[in-house]
Amino acid sequence: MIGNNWLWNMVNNIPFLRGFIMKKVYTMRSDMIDSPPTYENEHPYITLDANYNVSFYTRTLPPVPVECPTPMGVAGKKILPDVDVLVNKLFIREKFKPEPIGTSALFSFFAQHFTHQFFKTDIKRGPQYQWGGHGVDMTHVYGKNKHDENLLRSFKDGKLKVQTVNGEEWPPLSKDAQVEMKYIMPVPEDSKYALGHSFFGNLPGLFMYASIWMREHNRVCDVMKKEHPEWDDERLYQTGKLILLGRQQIVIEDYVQHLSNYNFKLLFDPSLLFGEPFQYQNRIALEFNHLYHWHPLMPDDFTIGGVNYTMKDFLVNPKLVIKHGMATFVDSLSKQNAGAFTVRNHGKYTLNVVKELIKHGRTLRLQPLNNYRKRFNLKPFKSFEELTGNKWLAKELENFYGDIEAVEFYVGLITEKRRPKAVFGEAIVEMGGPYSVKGLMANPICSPKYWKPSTFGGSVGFDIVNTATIEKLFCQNIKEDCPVVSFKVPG
Ligand code: MNH
Repeated sequence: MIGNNWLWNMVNNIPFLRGFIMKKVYTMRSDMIDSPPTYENEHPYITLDANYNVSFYTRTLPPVPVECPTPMGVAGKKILPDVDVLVNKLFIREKFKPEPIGTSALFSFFAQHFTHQFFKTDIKRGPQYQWGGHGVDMTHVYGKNKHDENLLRSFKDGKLKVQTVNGEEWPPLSKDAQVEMKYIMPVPEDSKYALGHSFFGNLPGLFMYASIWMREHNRVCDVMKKEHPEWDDERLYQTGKLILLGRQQIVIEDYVQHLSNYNFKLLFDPSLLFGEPFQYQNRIALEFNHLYHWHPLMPDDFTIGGVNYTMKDFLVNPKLVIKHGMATFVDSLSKQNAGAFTVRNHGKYTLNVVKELIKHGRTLRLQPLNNYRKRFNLKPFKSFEELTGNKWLAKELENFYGDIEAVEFYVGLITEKRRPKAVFGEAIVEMGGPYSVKGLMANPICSPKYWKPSTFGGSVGFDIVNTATIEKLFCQNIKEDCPVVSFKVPG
């Protein structure tokens, strides 16, 4: 935005103005999302399944009808480009491109960790199915169902099971809490940990976040026990979950602030919506999942406590976090540059993921990017050059698609020119914004009956929620001096 510093200073520092603008952000963004949901993946018209079949992702735009003349509707070629050729031309990383506004790898792992609680494709059933709860429900910390939750709980003072290694607390080994974990390659028994999400043993950055939220839960339980000595294990556990969800909502303020890089200082305050017409219900959309495939944000290697590791060393190796310790690990990720979200910047371990993604988009007949631009009140692009701002890329895309109206959703998102000063192009922000705001604010804890101190164990608990930052989350759970905790590489 413009360099009117005094204006932003005023807006950001006058609570009434800041609240007024934030309320507009909430209502304008969430009004873009149909609620109750309208479409699902199997019909190009409204069905009751769209609302009642919660194992489906919802769809913002219905699938392209099968009787259409081309796969993208009416425009473009009869046959879409070969996925391998497309990926070899537009996605493979040859030389690492760092994220231009200095985003850190701590941010990349936050994105992955946070969104895996609600992007859960049930791939055995098909790409239209999901196994999650359609929102910010903390299942990535506590487990996907009551059975798993019980395995992860210690049943003492509300706390989760832990083990102590090198004087720090970590999640238990799988043998001590037998929740099902899924690894992308074989792992030795003594490197298998029990975590809330089955994927999180695959990467140290995810294991780090899993461990910090586990410590935070147990810390919060100690505070609550002091406040309410009469509370039993169950009440401490349940209240801990609510407080952690609240804390995570507030930490998202830091995250979205970085991602949008707005001059306006964002605010998480559910009470701004009280009295407004607003549906406290949410459904995760297929398009939201697709646009959140941010694999280019992962670098190829990491320097942790001065030691260099390749992505290959990182994979299925959560022990690295324990070896270096929490403080060193978070400090190092904060100082490590993320990759740029752009063409030719997918590291080799994620190429298959993007190939599958494009194939799913075709199976489910996602409409072309320009239709989504219209749906989200953006001007459709008129030319490949207007989309990409790059002659070479425009030419390549033209060869692949023939017509700007036929560019596939994800391919369009990643080839779109980046907004000045921001991490992403316009379409990702203008689509991701509404989905995120709706998803966050539609959470039950934001509704008038929940959003009050008693839900969170009284004013002490409510304060823990309201004063959260990403830095505090780490530093309150690390015994040493506070390390660097930042979504932006310092300096
Ligand atoms: Mn990622 C799905 C690997 C980083 C967002 N990712 C997948 C899948 C694999 C995968 C494999 C396929 C589904 C599965 O097995 O659960 N991802 C990686 C690897 C890295 C990675 C190896 C790091 C290196 N992923 C990231 C980052 C983000 C991200 C960073 C940023 C938000 N990934 C996703 C999303 C999905 C996904 C979203 C879709 C999940 C789903 O639909 O179930």
